[in-house]
Amino acid sequence: MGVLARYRERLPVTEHTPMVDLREGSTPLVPSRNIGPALGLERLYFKYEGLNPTGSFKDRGMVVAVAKAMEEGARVLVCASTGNTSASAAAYAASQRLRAIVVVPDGKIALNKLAQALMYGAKVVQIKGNFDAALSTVRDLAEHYPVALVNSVNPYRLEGQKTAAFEIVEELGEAPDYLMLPVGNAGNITAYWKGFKEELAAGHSRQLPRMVGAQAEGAAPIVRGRPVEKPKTVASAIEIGNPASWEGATSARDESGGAIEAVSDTEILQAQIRLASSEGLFAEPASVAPLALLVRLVQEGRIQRDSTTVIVLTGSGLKDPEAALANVEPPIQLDGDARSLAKALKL
Ligand code: AN7
Repeated sequence: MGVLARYRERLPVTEHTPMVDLREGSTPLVPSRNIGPALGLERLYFKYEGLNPTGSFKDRGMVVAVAKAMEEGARVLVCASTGNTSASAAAYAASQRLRAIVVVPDGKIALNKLAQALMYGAKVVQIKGNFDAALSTVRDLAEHYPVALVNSVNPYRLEGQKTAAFEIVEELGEAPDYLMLPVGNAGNITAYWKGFKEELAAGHSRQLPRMVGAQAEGAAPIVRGRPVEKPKTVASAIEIGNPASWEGATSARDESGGAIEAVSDTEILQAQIRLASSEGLFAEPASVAPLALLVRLVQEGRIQRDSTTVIVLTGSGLKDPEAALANVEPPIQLDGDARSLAKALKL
């Protein structure tokens, strides 16, 4: 069952809303086997959003945005994207036989995200400049032409994305003490905060989590308190200099008593390998920024050992093989038999 069916009562679903569905959501909350214990944390979980149909959390919100756009009569979807939104928009458009136009910053999105958008049949436009320029272009387009904008400035996206908070509360029996996630355009932190507040109001949880966001040092406008003109990071998904939901992110941080901090590209890539090689979970660079931040918070004694922490792994590691492959030993080359294989492996 997809997000619209599972959470129909808590989403803006009417009798006229088409039940768009790629079986998104309902992703696993995986308990840490090794990193949590190594850090001395009793309860650390990973919300593995890479298992959504297009490999990222974007599907939760996209399904709602697309359904509402169709309900309102739209036939053409448009978005700007650092990659994952474009893949998601393209997939839902394909399933509903709509047109999708995705505008991406030239040369700045991960290869497999581009492959997805093209395979799902979207019209892909690469523009010079960064994500922020692409977003302002499509906002302008949507104001003047009959196309539905499905970026997270579309409130239906955030409605769908809040359902991840519902799932976490349902599984844990209450909200965690800390919810950690990467912050790019800042829609997701805004959506989770809304979701947790709704869970509190519904009596499903007695507490709210502290919301802890991670940005990359080279793209940390919210941490610095001003837009970054030329954002730069290995975590291309969050290479964003002027987040659309800035206000939502700072409200989530301040109301929850949380934090938004920056981590370096080196810390991000170290965290990516650590997660993959010690937990068996492969997440893209943006997704492991909060893990890098957690390591630092533990070192600084800012997280209690007996607290419950959930890290949202927003996208699959399969999205961006190039970023990952640059940091591991290449395969052993061998032309020989078992004996020479054993020798090469020092068995
Ligand atoms: C894996 O696809 O902005 O703070 O255009 O792909 O809600 O923007 C992606 C963002 C985190 C940041 N992790 O979420 C896009 C896009 C992954 C992402 C984020 C993104 P927001």
